[in-house]
Parts: sequence; structure tokens; C-alpha cells
Amino acid sequence: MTEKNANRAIRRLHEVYRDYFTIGAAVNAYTVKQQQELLRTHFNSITAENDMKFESLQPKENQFNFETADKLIEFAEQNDMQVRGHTLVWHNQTPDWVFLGENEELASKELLLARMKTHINTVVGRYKGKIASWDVVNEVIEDHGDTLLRSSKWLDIVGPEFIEKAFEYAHEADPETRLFYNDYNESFPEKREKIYSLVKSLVQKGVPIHGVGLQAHWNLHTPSLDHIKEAIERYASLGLTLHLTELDISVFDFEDKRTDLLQPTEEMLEKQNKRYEQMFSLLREYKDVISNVTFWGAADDYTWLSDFPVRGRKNWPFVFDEDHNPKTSFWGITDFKSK
Ligand code: HAH
Repeated sequence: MTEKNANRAIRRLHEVYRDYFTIGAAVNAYTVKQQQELLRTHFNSITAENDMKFESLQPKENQFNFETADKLIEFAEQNDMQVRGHTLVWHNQTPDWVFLGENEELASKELLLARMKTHINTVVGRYKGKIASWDVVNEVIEDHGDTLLRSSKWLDIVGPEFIEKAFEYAHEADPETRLFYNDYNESFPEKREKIYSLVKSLVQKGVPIHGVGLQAHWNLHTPSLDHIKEAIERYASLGLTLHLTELDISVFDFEDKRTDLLQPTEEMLEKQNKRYEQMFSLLREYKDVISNVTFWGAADDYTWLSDFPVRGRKNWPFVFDEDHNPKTSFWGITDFKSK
């Protein structure tokens, strides 16, 4: 912590943002213990980092395991937090059995859709009234080139309609919960336009979709503020709600593979502070369309970025440090005059 902030009174992050959007953190069984004070104090929304993914909830056919997910929901209830559900249909962290039929062959379209329906019904139904919004479909857009949809077993076996089916099943299971399409690299124009056209076609077909999740895995240099602003406006023009679902600001550019740092440099922390300050100022301008901002973690002692994209390399992407104290960037996003 810098000298000048040493004795300042800390206000709760979610209270500072009360008139703007809810403030979330991704959590797991480890962080709800290790970071419980910090989570209770500053966040009013949580997302399970892994514990509501297909492989966690239904590792074997019809053998559901809700133990950890239930505990996270309980933690949220005890602390007046909302829950974002993550995620129902994705190409990763989904067990192989889902896509297999008899004799190790691929499942038929009918079988895969029936399994999708059972999974969504059981999971969304169980948490009906407890989960305010769900990432129904995650990351189906191809990053580069002219191809719209990423190749996956969902796509190979069912065809593009697997996307709308997922939303329909989720809506049937809980008509109140808000249903999101969620993706990364969402602010780069090339991918943004593809996400936009997918979501637009869903809206036009009358598919029950209510929001777009911008994952917001960003770094010190990209995406630019202009690109973030353009992305927000483009998605909002569809008349849907926006959430920032997985925000973190890596201190390394994506291509940067250096592994020598034991601490972030002063220069990195200064840039990160400026970035957080400018971003949150922009996000506040769009409070009418953005209703939740979730960090993909809470404090620098635990982040998935310490294993991605370079295994075992520490990263420091949040506004709270490894001891859960506010970083300069915490003051950067909480020091503002409300309009
Ligand atoms: C996200 N993918 C996933 O939605 C989340 O479930 C997981 O825990 C972490 C990140 C992001 C991603 C990326 O930024 C780049 C390549 C692949 C995936």
C-alpha cells in the first residue's frame, strides 16, 4: 500500500457501487474459506469458478454431485449475495460420456439433446429462485477468420441449434432466471461482430436470452478503452442487459511469457491502477445497461492466471493484494464523485 493511502477509511466496494451495478467475485471451496472476510465485506454477488460446470455437477450419467455448489449457494444466502450460475453448455470441462453412445461411438443428436435437457432441467431446476442469472452457453464463437461457430462436439453432433435448445431448456426450468451468452475476446472488433450476429439471430428468432456476458479477461494494454466502449454499445444495441462476468487485468500481455518476477513491478501496478480507474469510469457511464461486474477471483493470492497461459507463473490481476489489502487500484475505482 502506498503511504498516501495508509490511513484511509475503506468503504465496501459493493456499497460504493450500489447505484451502479452489483460487484461479484468468482469463488471456489478454497477461497470461500481463505478469503471469506474480504468476500463478505466487498462483494454482493458470487460465481462458482468451477463447481457448477458440467464435469463438477454430473461427472457420470445421472450421478449428480451438488455438494460444493450447494455450499457456495449457502455462503451467498448467509451473506445476502446474488449468485451467477456458470455454465451449462461449454466445449470444456464437460465429461466424455456426454458425447458417447453405445460401443464408444458418438452419441446421436437425439441422445445428446436429451442429455442436455436432463442436465439443464436438473441443475437450473434445483437452484430455481436462488440463481439470478445463468451463463447458459459459453464460448461458442470461433476467435478468428470467417467461421462463426467454434468446432465442438455439441456443434458436430447437434448442429447450430444446440445453442437455442440450451436457452429454451433453461427458460423452461426457471422462467425467472436471466439467461446469458458469455464469451472472451469480446471487445476485439473481429470477434465482437461475430458474437453480435449470433446473439442478434437468437433475439430475432425469439429465443429466451436476456443478456450478454463480457468475460473481460484483459491486460495492461488490450483491449483499448475505445474497443471496450464500442463493444458495450454494440451489445447493448440489442436491447439486452450486460454483465462483465470474469474481469481480471493481467500484468502480462498475452504473448509475454516471462517467468522471472516474484512481485509485480511498480510500473505494472501504476499502469494497472490507471487501467482500472479508466475502465470503471467508463463502466459507470454505462450503468443503465451494465447490471453486474464480476471479477474472476477476489484478491491476488488466488487467480486462475497463475496457471494460464503460462503454467505456474504468478499474476496479480485484482484490486486487492495477496494479504487482502486494497491496492492503489482499489482507491482508483472507489474515488469518484457520483453523478
Ligand atoms: C474462461 N475462459 C472460462 O469461462 C472460465 O470458466 C474459466 O474458469 C476461465 C476462463 C477464458 C479463456 C480465455 O481467456 C482464453 C482462452 C480460452 C479460454
